[in-house]
Amino acid sequence: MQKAERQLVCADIFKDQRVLVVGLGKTGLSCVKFLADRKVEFAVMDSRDQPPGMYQMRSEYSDIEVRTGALDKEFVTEFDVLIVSPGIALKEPVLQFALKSGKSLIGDVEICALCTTKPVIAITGSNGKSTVTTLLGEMARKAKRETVVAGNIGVPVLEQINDDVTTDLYVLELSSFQLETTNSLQATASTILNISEDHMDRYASLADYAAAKRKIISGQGKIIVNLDDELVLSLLGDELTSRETLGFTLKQPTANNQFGLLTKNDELWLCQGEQALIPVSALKLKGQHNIANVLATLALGTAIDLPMPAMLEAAKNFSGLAHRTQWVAEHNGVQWFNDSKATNVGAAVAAIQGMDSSNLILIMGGQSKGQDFSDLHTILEKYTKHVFLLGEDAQLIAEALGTGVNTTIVDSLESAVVEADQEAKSGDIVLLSPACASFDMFDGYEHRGNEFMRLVKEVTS
Ligand code: UMA
Ligand code: ADP
Repeated sequence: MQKAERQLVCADIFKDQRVLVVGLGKTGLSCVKFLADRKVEFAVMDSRDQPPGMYQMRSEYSDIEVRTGALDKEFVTEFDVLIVSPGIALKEPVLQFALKSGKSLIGDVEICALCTTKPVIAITGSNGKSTVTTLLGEMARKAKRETVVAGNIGVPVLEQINDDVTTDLYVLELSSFQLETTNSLQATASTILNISEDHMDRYASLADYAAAKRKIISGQGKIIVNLDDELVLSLLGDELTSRETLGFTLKQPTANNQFGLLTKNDELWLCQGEQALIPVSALKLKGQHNIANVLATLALGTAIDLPMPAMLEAAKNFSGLAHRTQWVAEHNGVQWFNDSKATNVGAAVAAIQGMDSSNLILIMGGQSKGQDFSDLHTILEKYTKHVFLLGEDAQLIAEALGTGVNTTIVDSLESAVVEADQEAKSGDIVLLSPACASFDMFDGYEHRGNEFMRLVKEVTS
């Protein structure tokens, strides 16, 4: 179909409303395109002097007004609706002012929820979101469903919405930031994979962060429940009984709507209820956390009636995403792994335990985002020989870990890799699992992971 002939989904969503796009990153740009395609009158504002989307804005939408360098209170008064990017906290004074002045503040996911006519599967959690989202997308495609995978995973939802007519299913990874500005989501199935501390620089408390995540279960769709996570269970509360649920656990299931593990012929198998599905050894993904991820994905797929053979085929073929406990090299009997995506303590703990070795040399640190690192003490004492700490909060982390953990503060990732190489003996594992954001030293977790892999190749070749 020619673009000009295409019937745009939600063609008149902002009829007679003055719209301001707040933020000009990936999300902001996708909103700009969405609005421009629908001939909506709008402007753009970003607090950064040079937002990432500026070049494209100038070259493709030169007639649209863009204010940069600050969030302008006076300017806001000219609009009815603000589409707020996830990277901007609603507690920003200018946004609080807009809310108090009766403006409507929404996010791109809210627009998608209002516009789509197709089933949405919504996935959140502190960790495992991208793994589960990607794997569910693979399963659905294996089952021949025309599937859009989008959201916090790196593809703004509005980039995909124009193909709504041909789409069978949306699989959306949603962050707490995106959920804050989403009120109309009615996912067919949703899950909060787990909850542990993250983004504590943006939320007043863990409860505040969890409350944002809870918005994913709004509506009446099925809920996929992590039966092993006390925080998730208490957060779901009455919904556990009033809504249709499927569960996942690393224990043996006690009901048919639960996915878990059982032992058959001395081997551990993934199962549904009492029904063994595939042996754990058939999966390419490694680590307990990844088994939980696969079980959660099977539960999500079952909730939307994906055929089990297609799901198991996809699960067996899935070797995981880059920067998530990704094997990098073996040199002189030392294995090197890149887990740069571990941007919080919970993720690093999962990766460390997943390695199942007490000969770990760990590289961690960066921006700590207000997390408490003292809980890491016991696990690092148990599993690590040495911990190299880098980045803005290296000293703070060293102090939180206290004595008993062998730590060295280094001034660069390069020093960490070189010193880890000197320290490592045959049989050891060197793991980059930072438990921190990367923006103090890198452009993002991918940049950090790629640098790590480049440096590892240098010292091991
Ligand atoms: N910013 C400003 N001023 C502004 C607007 C943004 O300083 O006016 C800053 C923010 O504080 C943030 C950065 O710019 O540090 C990017 O913010 P953004 O909202 O423009 O981000 P996008 O480029 O639109 O990317 C966002 C998500 N980023 C965030 O939530 C910070 C991406 O998730 C997501 O893939 C993308 O939308 C598409 O949906 C990234 C992320 O780090 C991977 N997410 C967090 C996480 O996973 O922990 C939640
Ligand atoms: P997210 O998208 O939520 O950041 P990813 O699937 O990208 O999650 O995984 C990021 C990191 O989180 C991994 O590198 C691993 O260290 C950790 N992780 C993955 N799945 C889980 C899980 N189910 N529980 C705890 N940690 C996990």
